[in-house]
Amino acid sequence: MNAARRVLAISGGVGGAKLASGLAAVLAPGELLIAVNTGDDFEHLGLTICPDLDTLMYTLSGRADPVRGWGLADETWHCLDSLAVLGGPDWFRLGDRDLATHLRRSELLRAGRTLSEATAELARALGVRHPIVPMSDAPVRTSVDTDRGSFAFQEYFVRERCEPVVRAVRYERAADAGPAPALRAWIDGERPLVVLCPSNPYLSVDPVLAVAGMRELLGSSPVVAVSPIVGGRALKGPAAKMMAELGVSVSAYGVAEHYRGLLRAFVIDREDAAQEPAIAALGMRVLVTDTVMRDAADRERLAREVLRFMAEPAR
Ligand code: FO1
Repeated sequence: MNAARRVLAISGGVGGAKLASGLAAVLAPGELLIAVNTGDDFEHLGLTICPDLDTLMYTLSGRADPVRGWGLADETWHCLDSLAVLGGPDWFRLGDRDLATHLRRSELLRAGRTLSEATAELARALGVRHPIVPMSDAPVRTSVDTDRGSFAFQEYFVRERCEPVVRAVRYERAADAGPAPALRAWIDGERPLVVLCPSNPYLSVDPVLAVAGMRELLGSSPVVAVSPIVGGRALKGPAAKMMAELGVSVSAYGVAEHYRGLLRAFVIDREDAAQEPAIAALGMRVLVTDTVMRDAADRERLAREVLRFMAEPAR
């Protein structure tokens, strides 16, 4: 891989953070920018919560809880327990250590910092070496229309446990938002390789693509995606259930079709190798490999394979 090559990783939370951390293991800080979905963000208990940004910060600094994937390792829940005693909302589990991040971020935002600036400061303090930016400094909020009504993202995802049947997903205020300045500058400088990490297409990647001007910005760059669907199942979260409810094929092919026109290449698991010809017929190169990341070695290996594949001349 050319040392001067620049990579833009686009990530949601837990699943995407795994590949992002693999890319961070093989690329220098000056070679990788990680742009993160903020459609999941919300105001809760007077604080600005940015779950996917935090998942990336915690994963890249080695502090993420290894079982949950979100939040911090060695967490305690005293504040949440006391909040419940007082009759406060405890459906969204904010740990004691994690609360410090939300307090500090909210303080920085109240003092007039942008979300990019606040994120850079938090990430630096946690020892994250690679730059992490929100998709936009303007608030974009994902909401989910279901058979039980419309929910803000975290209400649907956590409080309702993704149980309602999804009819549509909306990215509120995306049309008024623009890409974060560092993201724009990263792409404007030269055409970086864009890697869509294996995140939920509807809940994690589409909010990023919905930001006004984002698709045009990415348009001139080679884009590769890693399928978050393996063997008809989501590696994490409700992607498979949602795809079925939205009436699309619950398969790697279904994801490739969703991104048709944007992708130059698509990475699928060996388990889905039989779908390769159909995906190639959508007009993209296909890499078939082991995509399930169980440990740090898997993350790094997959990152290297994706970079190597995209550095090869198209056959
Ligand atoms: N996910 C849950 O399923 N339940 C929770 O109570 C929860 C709390 C939480 C607190 C902080 C944080 O940064 C993330 C948290 N998440 C929780 C994950 C969050 O819902 C993410 O948005 C999803 O994982 C989607 O990326």
